[in-house]
Amino acid sequence: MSRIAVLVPGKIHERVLIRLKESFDVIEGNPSALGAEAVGKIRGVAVSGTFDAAAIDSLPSVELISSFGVGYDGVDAKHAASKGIIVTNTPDVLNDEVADTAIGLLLNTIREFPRAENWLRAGNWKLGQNYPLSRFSLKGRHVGIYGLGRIGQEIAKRLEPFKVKISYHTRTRHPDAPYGYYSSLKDLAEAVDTLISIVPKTPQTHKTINAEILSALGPDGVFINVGRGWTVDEDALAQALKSGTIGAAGLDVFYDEPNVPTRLLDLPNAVLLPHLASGSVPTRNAMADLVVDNLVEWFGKGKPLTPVPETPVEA
Ligand code: A2R
Repeated sequence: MSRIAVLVPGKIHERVLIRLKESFDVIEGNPSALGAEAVGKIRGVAVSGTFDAAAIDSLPSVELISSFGVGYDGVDAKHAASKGIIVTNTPDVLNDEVADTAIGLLLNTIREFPRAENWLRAGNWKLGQNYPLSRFSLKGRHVGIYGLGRIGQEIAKRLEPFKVKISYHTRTRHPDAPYGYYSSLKDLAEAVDTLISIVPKTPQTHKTINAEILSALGPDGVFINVGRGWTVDEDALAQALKSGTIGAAGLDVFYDEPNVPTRLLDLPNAVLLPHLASGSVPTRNAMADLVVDNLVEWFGKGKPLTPVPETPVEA
């Protein structure tokens, strides 16, 4: 009996391919390069990155699109929903890794650890010559979390033992969360001196970290982004860092990855990471497994594990 055909349209974690091949007939590459018969057989997709409406429309028999990563902004989930096609993502399995990265990036930004290490490696540490004291400390800060979802809540839990004050902004208040709630991002930025962004890429979050919000954060302000670069007006951020409107920033994500603007690269008060928040071998393996398991569960039991909210599946 022939196996179900699953398309892998582009580069993806190797474990996804290895595991898919155990259960499915895997077709790699662009569907436009395949004949109509092969395209017509494709019932599942495993994708890391973009799968737009045109790509969805090119597959007449597709039932489920399994997307690698918790952010699935590259997949047109609304279009899929309109055609009865399910989209899945990989939530939860990366919460701890991303939250750990957020804390590491926060400390690196506030205490300048990467700069201090570069200073040491450059041979600057000599008797009587010490690295300058860091201007900022985490102690006594008021941290605002923009987005208190699965990852935001893990970041907040990790911040508690640091004895900082914690507040948040989301559209919907979390009545059980033991943190201060602000119904607007501006009010949160005014109240706190440290802002961590962990919201998804949506039309509503586009460049919401702008000159007004940075100005509200203030000259001792520290901004950390482990969500999406889409959320930040990078010109306004570079200007705010250069002029002292805010004190420092730690960024794991950028507007047009992998292109990091020179205006940010040139700044000594920015710590910049290459979008590695979930990037450990164990966590990426878990994400790869969830990509495959969604397909296995759908075609085996008719129920995917982690459908996105746009394409709910009844229990
Ligand atoms: O606003 P709510 O109540 O839907 O709360 C969500 C919040 N959020 C927003 N907050 C303020 N203004 C908005 N326009 C807005 N849109 C969304 O972001 C919720 O608290 C949080 C998202 O949480 P989750 O859906 O659980 O996502 P998770 O797993 O924490 O990942 C967040 C993002 C991913 O979408 C990737 O882009 C990135 O982190 O890795």
